[in-house]
Amino acid sequence: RMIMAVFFMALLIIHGFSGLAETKTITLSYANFPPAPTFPCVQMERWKTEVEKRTNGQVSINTFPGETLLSAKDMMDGVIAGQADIGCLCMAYQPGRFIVTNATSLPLDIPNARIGSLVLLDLYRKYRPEEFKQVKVLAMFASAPSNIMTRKPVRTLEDMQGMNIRASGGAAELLKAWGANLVGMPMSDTPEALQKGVIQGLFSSLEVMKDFKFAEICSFATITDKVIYPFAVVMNLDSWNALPPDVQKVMDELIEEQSEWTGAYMDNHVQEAIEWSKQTHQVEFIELSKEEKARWDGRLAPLIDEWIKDVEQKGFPAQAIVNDIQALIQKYSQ
Ligand code: 3IO
Repeated sequence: RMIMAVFFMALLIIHGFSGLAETKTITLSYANFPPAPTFPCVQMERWKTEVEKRTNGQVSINTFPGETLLSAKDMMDGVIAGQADIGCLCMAYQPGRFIVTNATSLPLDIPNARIGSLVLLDLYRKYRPEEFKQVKVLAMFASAPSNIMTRKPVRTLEDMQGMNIRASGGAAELLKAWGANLVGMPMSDTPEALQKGVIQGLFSSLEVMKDFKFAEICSFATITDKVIYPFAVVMNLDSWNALPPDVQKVMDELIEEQSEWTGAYMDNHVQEAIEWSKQTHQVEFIELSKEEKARWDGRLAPLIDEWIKDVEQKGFPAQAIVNDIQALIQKYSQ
């Protein structure tokens, strides 16, 4: 009888496993624009791993870094059209499309990527801007505050005059105010432009010195610690609606966690990249003198009021958005 019991138990187990194998796995495509080693792709792989684990293999994610499925500027429309189920986009590449969330790129002194990510997500949740009605938002996060990386040293505003420097969105407005020749393009086009000498530098977070090996070309970084770039991870609405409720629950529960995880990863990785750039490529990190910094900040002073005037005219509660960002920075800086 004992033997029979063991036999039937074994049968039950085998049957159970084959039953599991029969449940269809859901396969989702996830498009991204920069190359695999960079932070938007590191967070993509982390999200993939967590979703596959937390759904017990019910969901399988195929990731496409480096514009292999959708390009940087096509990301939002590509996801809406269903060319990818999920896409990661930088909202600064379409400033007029994402007016509310791009307000996080005003010079409001967001101190780091973790706080920037939490502020951005809260701002999105409060305003629920129209442009996201056609997608499901799965995460929002920010890069670390931006710094100037250049071939030639930039120690004063005069050093930057006539220099072609790359940025996008809100960050681009700062470069213009400082008197650089602004060259606008996504990060994914920047390595080639630097290599060819079309640009002599860029304005972004410092981890790119390591992840894109920009430290091989840019021997100088001027520390400004100004303005983040905001990102969103969005999903096609039909793909989202087709998911079983338990899978949707897993993804919903990951939204805030993933956003904060990415910010914290970015902040740590920036520190690592600074050390690497010094050790491996002898990059000089230039600190502005107190007087020089006051001049740079003076040039930025009008930007917020100008933005409020412009965006209020477009029918947005611009002053309230700025107030909310400032209050959220305070909230998360406690
Ligand atoms: C960024 C974009 C792609 C890969 C790494 C990155 N680090 C910071 C950014 C911010 C950004 O979108 C940009 O264009 O500077």
